[in-house]
Amino acid sequence: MFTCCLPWWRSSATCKPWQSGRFLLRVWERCQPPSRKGINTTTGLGQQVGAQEKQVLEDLEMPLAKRETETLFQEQPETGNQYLEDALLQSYLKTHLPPEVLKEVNQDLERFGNRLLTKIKPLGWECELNPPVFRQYDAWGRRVDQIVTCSAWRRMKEISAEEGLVAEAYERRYSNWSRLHQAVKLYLFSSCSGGFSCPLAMTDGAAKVIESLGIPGSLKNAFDHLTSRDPKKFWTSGQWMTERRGGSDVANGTETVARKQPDGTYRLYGFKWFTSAADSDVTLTLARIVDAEGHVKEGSSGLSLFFLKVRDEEGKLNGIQVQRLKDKLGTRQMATAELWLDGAKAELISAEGRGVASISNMLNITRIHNVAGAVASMRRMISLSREYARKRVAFGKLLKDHPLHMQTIARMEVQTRGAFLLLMEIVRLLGLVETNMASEQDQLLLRLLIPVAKLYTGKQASAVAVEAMESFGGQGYMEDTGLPVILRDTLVLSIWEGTTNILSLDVLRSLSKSQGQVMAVFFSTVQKKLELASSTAKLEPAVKQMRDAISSLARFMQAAGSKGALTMELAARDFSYSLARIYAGTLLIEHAARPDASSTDISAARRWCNEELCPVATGLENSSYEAEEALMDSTLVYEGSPACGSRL
Ligand code: UCC
Repeated sequence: MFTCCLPWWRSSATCKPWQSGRFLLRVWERCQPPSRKGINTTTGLGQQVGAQEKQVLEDLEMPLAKRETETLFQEQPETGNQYLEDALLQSYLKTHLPPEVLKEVNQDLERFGNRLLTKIKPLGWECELNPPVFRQYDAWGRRVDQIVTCSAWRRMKEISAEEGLVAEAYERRYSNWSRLHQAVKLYLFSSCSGGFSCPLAMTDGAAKVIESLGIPGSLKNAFDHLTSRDPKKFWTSGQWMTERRGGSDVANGTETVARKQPDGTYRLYGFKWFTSAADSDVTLTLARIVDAEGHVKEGSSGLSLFFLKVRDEEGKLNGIQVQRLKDKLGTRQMATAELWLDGAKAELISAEGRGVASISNMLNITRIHNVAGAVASMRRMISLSREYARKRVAFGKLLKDHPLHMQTIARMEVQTRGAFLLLMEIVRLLGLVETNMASEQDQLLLRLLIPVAKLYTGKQASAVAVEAMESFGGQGYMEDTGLPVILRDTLVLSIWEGTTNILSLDVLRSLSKSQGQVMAVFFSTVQKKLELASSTAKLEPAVKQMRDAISSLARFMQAAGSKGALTMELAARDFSYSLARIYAGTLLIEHAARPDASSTDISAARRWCNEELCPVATGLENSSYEAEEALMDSTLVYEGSPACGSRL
């Protein structure tokens, strides 16, 4: 009895008794977890991989044994310490962190990488296998509304506290670099977390809102719990924003009302349609305050922000009923519920009518977490894909020796690098803002880049996940390889925390709110970064392409200025993509211009810049943003449908 070629999350199983002798021994050796074979660190990896490849090819030459059951018999792709295997991450930290910070952060990340590999990843898979269940009544008919989570999920909460996955950002022991340290840990944690990244995002967002309110006395205790490293003390928070009439249009879709109580607290009444990680301890939510005449104010200015505990001291739900759990495509490890608020006791924490503006502090944090999740997903898929290419033989050679296959993975790698640098740039800026070291320009840039990065990386991650899945051939489509889980969990990233179009409109909101200043900062920042890189000869073509793209973007801005709001709305998505492609490309160039840059850094920058950098300029040339085109969009969509008559 021995462990054999199982999907990589399974720890043990029995193999059929047909294997014997040398073959059996070799198979057994090959199937040991990487830690036993010592290939989970970067030391000596080259030689070990070489020997491994030789072994695979030798095995293939063996005659097919007669077996009771025919099997595919393919060694599972496996990866090691994610931190040690991430060359770009390490070079980024080395370039940007002060030496004394780098030393400590490096140690922490290497240790964390090992913990992820050996302890956390198996727990993540347990969360997938044991999704939460809803128990509405107890055996005696009493309504209990319990969301029952598995022990691995609860352990994730403890680990999150121990690792300071929220706390790190608020303790600021590394000053402005604390945010970046936290973000890197979240990035590494994400693809092993069994969905626990979701409550962490909202917990971080809630802590941020409370901090931005100056940590009022009434919320001090909550803040301490949300940012605690003590597993017994650590709380997670929800973010209950979505109601039946408004997922995107929160301002008009929110029907929940808040009735003031004599003691100054409020009671909330309403129905929340999506509440992610509904097993959280506390939450932030929006509601309309009922005035003395029993009226509420409609629209955005009628919304206020509330804090509430999900359960009271005795563990009973705080005027909340769980209607049901959602049956989702992915993120099944995490309980998303429909909740009735039937007199939930809550504290008003924003100025009346300033609910959306206040919760936007939370949105901006959760959107950054979304970016981290997107980059993590891409990195995970590529790691598995490249490992598989070292082991799978087709047409007489390993996949890694097929140039077209390598080109496909390399293209994904370039995408992932650009996304990674965008993530780092945002958290670098956030770190400056949070330690009062940011200039006004930094703040404006951060406001612009958060929606840009969220919308762009969400889409990239979906595309990379689909492409990477294909690189496994039919195996990628098999449920028990675990790959479809990653795909499903990735697809949500372009939806939650604002869809691509809503985020594109948020990009426009940042323009109008700053009266265009965000764009001035955008242009000056990319120009400055390019200036510094322009002396690197190998980057010349990339710098030129980028400068051309910037000129095209500037021309678009000028042309759009003389057109109506419709043009800007129709261009919003292409415009946001252009900002993402230009900014990420500039970061790749900047990274490749370091004195110790590698040839892959340079190649990645050049390849990124060979792709279309400014799609909005093309759209403008094609008159895609004119009123007639908008009319044609509707005609194209509705032609032949019953809606046609009423629509046109
Ligand atoms: O999906 C959800 C939870 C999922 C779990 C999360 C896990 C993620 C991490 C994963 C890790 C792997 S919760 C639902 C998420 N829902 C949304 O994201 C809502 C999408 N809709 C929008 O974003 C809309 O654009 C709204 C709701 C913000 C639009 O609201 P309004 O009220 O119509 O917009 P206004 O009137 O333009 O904005 C009101 C105020 C303005 O400030 P003032 O009044 O001072 O001018 C805006 O500038 O709010 C300000 N504001 C912002 N400020 C609006 N958005 C922002 C922003 N992003 N940053 C700063």
